[in-house]
Formats: sequence, C-alpha cells, structure tokens
Amino acid sequence: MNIARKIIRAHLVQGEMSPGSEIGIRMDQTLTQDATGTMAWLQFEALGLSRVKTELSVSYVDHNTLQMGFRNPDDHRFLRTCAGAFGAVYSPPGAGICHQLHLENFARPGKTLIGSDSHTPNAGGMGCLAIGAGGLSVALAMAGEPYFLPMPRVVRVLLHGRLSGWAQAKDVILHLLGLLSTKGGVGRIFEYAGPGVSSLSVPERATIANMGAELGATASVFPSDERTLDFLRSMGREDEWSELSADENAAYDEELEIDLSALSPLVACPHMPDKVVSVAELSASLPELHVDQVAVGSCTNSSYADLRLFADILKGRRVNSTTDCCVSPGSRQVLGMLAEDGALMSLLDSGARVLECSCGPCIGMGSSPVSGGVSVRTFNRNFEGRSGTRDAQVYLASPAVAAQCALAGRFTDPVTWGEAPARVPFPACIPDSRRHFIFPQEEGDSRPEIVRGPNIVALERFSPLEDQLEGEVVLKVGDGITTDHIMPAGAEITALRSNVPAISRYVFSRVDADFVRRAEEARNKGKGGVILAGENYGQGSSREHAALAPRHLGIRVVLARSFARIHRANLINFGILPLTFVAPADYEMLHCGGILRFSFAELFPGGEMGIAAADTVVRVRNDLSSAELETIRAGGLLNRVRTGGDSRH
Ligand code: MIC
Ligand code: SF4
Repeated sequence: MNIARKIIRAHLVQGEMSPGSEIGIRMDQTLTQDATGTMAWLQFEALGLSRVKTELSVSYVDHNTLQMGFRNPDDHRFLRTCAGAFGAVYSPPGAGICHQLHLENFARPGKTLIGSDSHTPNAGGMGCLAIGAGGLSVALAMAGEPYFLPMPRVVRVLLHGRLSGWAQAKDVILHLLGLLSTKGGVGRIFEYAGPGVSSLSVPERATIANMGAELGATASVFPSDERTLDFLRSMGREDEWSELSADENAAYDEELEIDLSALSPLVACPHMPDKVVSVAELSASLPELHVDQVAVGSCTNSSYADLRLFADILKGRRVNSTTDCCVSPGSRQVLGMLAEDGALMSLLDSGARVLECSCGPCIGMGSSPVSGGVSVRTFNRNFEGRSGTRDAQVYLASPAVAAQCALAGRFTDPVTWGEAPARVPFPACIPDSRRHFIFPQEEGDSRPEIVRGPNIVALERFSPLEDQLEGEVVLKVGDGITTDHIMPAGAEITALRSNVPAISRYVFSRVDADFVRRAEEARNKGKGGVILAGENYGQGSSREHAALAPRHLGIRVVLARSFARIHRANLINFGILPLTFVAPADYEMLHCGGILRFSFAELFPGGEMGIAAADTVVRVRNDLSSAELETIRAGGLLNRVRTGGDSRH
C-alpha cells in the first residue's frame, strides 16, 4: 500500500478506496483562517454543537490584519471569542501564516487535516493527508462529520538525485506545473517517493506540497522519515514523530519521475502558475524587462531557510534603487530566528522592507505593484489583478531568483550569479512561539461569550430547488476563471467576508462591472441566474464567498466546460447546480441575456438532461452523487443537515 491509501484506510468511515467512488474520511485536525473563518464559525454555530469534536482545531488570523476601520478587528474578536467558546486554539494576528504555523506547531505524520484554505496541503510536507475545502465542509468536520470526496488517484512522483546550484524546492513544483498544467492534478494525490526525498527538509517538502494546490490536486504527501524527525526535534516536538512510508512494491495509479539534479531556476510568467519557463530563457528573451517589485514570503516560501537564503544573498549589498522589495516572514518564530542570527539586519541594510508575519501582499493586502509594473514574487498565484494592481505582471519564482532580481532590477542568467550560498541548518536554539497561541479552556469550564460587531451578519436561508426554473444567462466567461475573478480579495473587499449582502456587491466586479445589476434584475423578475463558463471554472482559492455571494444574487446554475474541485463542492454546498455540456461546442450557441428552461424533475445523479434555449435544446450533464443532488434539492448543505440529512457533500 502507498502512504496516501494507508492514511485514508486508517480514517475511512464510508465507501471503498477505488478511484472515483465516494469515500468518507474522519478528520483529526482542522484549520480555519480569518477570511474564510468567520463564515465557517457562523456555520459551526448554526449546527448547534457546544464544542468542536476534532482532536485539534485551530483558528488562525493571518489574511487580513490591516484593521482599516472596525470591521476587520471586529472579525478578529469574533474569531477569538468563538475559539474560546467552542474549544479551538486561537492564533492572533501577527503570529504568522496559518500553513507555516501549522507545520511548525501542530501538523503530525499520519494525521488527516482539513482546512478552509486551498493551501492546507502544505502540511503534506510532514506526512499529513491535508486537504483544502470550503468553510462549510470544515465546519462539518469540526462537528465530527466525515469529509466526503471521490477517492483520488494516487500518483507516485519518484525523485532522483538532489537539488544543486541555484535550484530550489520551488523549482520542483514549478517544473511539475509546467509539465502538467493547473488542471493536471485534479482528482489526484501526489505522493513523493524515491531516493531524492531524503535530500529535502520538511519546509522544502512543504513548499512542494503547498503548490500542489496549483495543480488542482486534492493533496500532496511526503513520507515521514529521519528528516521529519529532525524538523520535529528542532520544534521541540520529537515525541509527535512516527515513521510513515509506502510498502515495498506499493501500487500507484500513475507515476512520474523527476531528476532533482537536472533542475535549474524556473519562473511562472503572467498570469498563470503553469506558464513556466527557465530563468535563463526569460533573461535572454526579455533582457530589458525592469523588475519594479520583489515580494518574498507567503505560505509557499516564508520558512527560516527561505528567508535566510534571501538575506544571505542580499548581505552587504543594496537592493536596486528602483525596485521595491518587501519580505513577509511566515511566523514570529521565523522572524525571531532571523533576528537572532543577524539575517534581519542584512535584510534591513539592503533596503528590503520587512512586513508583518502574515499573508500580506499575496492576497493584495497592501504592497501592490505600480501601474503596469512587473512584480517577482515567491508566492503561489499570479492571477490577473490578484496583486491589487489590475495591469501588473506577476512572475512566480524561488527566493534565490527573487534575490537576484532584487539586486539587478531585472532577470539575469543564473550562470552569472556565481556560486550558490550553502544551505543553512536550523539554528540550535529556536525561539518559543507557542505561548502566543490562546489555548481553549477545558470542557465544562464556563463558556466565554461570543462577541459580534455590526459587520457580522447572520446566515441567510436559501430556498430549495424548484421543479421548473426559468433561467437567464447573466454572464458568459471563458476558460480559467479563478475565484479571484469571481470574488476578488484585497483589503476593502476581504473586510466584508462576514457580511454576505455587502460583499456580494463585488462579485465579478473586476470582470464585468454590470454583472451585479443584471443578476439582481433577473432575480427580481423571478428568474434564476445562470453563468456560462469555459474550462476549470473556479480554480484557485477555497473561498466559499465565490459561491455564496453569487447565490445571494440569485445564481442557481453554472454551466461550464469543467470545474475546479473545491469550487465545485462550494457551489453544491450553497445549492448552485454545476452542469457541463454534453457537446462542448454548445457553449458557443448560448449568450448572455438568453433564456433557458430547466425541468429539474428530470435531474438524476450522473445523468443527462435537455434544457430548452430559444430555438434549440442543449444537452447537459451532471456528475453529482445522489447525496450532492439531495443537497442541491434542499437548497444547500446547511439546510440538508438541519433537516436531518447526513453531511455528505
Ligand atoms: C488564497 O490564497 O487565495 C487564499 C486567500 O488563501 C484563499 C482563501 C481565501 O480566499 O480566504 C485560499 O487559497 O483558499
Ligand atoms: Fe495566505 Fe497567500 Fe498562502 Fe493564501 S496563498 S494562505 S493568501 S499566503
């Protein structure tokens, strides 16, 4: 058996482990973050339980820490008091980025983890089966419900050799993205194996597992070995180690090989993480491209080793005077280590700006690039507009590449960089950061009160699916629409995550400023809103607001060529029907403003049906399980669970 199947088998409560068939697995741990967490905790509260039923649930505040006005700090207070009331650990703003903190403090080999953030698979670097999901799925896991998903195919990624020269862990995952594309991992778990694994530290493995999310993968998982023990020991958690490896001759559904020694620095070009070229090529083809900004950090590349390497390259030198350079450490512990070993001074002396330990620029919380600017980021997503500057060109690269760009103000050929700095081991003495968490009181102690500000708006109840629906196409979009297109982030909009009526004003605002008006007009005429889309609709974030806010505006159906995993589940959770075309060319025949007539009595799991358009009938298909269809008929998962249905989604 391979590692993924071993962990699933140990947590399986329903179904059989044959690829594609529905399984339910018990979740040991959950994580939420502030931007998705307010909704997740409101949903948990609506389930009526007095305490979380997991081994561990952590509520992190890391996405929006700007506190511009009362909304955002009120959200933090709500989350702190919810954690206290329901028995979760609370990680306050400033402590660090959820995935880095979880790796340092809580992730354990062999455990299952579900998080309301798409980069939750970061903990796969520790040998966890860690999955990203919408907030409602996480709320149900906190209530002790199993998580249901189609059994993924397990891909063995066989690593040979070791990284050398300027190649870093980021280049491993960029290489895979270039090879497989942002759809290449859908329905799959990537399990890393082979002699090259032992050359990678846990934070390096986490970088690779983290960006498996960009492949569309369900999870990525590494073995737990001596290197895992080393990392846990340095975190003072060696007693939490256990060995985890695949059996000899374990079977896999698919296989890939990578020679680590052959990798060189890579970069993903605007505006997709899979538009990968080598830095050497890019520097030759665009030698004059001025790099206006370098941003280092994010859950992908904000470990001590990453930032120390960045600081070592900058040491004694000056960042290019027309390049803005900012660094956000992954945790207070990372920042503490950099302060103790002098690397922080190297950063400050070089002219780099040191930001708070949080997601920061990655989700457009400040540090946006200049108009039309080029920004080189060690992050994981370069979707159009995500940086906060609509026409910025964002490139994704490793900390080593970012450092060279910061110094030169442009991409240069790695052969000109000289010898790569030696890898730095973990310092012997690591600052204790666990005391910054607020741990919950024992069960039975008096329950703290939950405090809500005026921006925390009660959940809306959605109506069940009617048998007949007259729909109106209110938007037609192309391929690769991300959740950042549907529900943009940034400081102003993210502050409204706990207020669905207010945040819904921004749905598709960066794509089509008239969308909200059209959707509301259709809703007010008693029509169900329909969105037409191309391939991989909803890729990217787990934010359920990209489903919840459209549902608030009356969207009832999304008809696409294909869907991204988490977003598809979020649509179903809020009663929006995801349909695909039987003949993909029919997409061309339908237009914004068109009327579509649905007869949902004909809908059955995995079936086809016809929808009547103006002068034709379009055949559509669903890939819903019977439980998912029940959820949609009930008007969403919360309705279904509240009326006694199970939590399958
Ligand atoms: C992201 O990277 O897009 C986010 C912000 O972390 C999201 C979650 C969110 O929108 O709150 C994610 O990846 O799930
Ligand atoms: Fe935060 Fe960016 Fe990671 Fe999302 S991808 S969790 S915004 S650091």
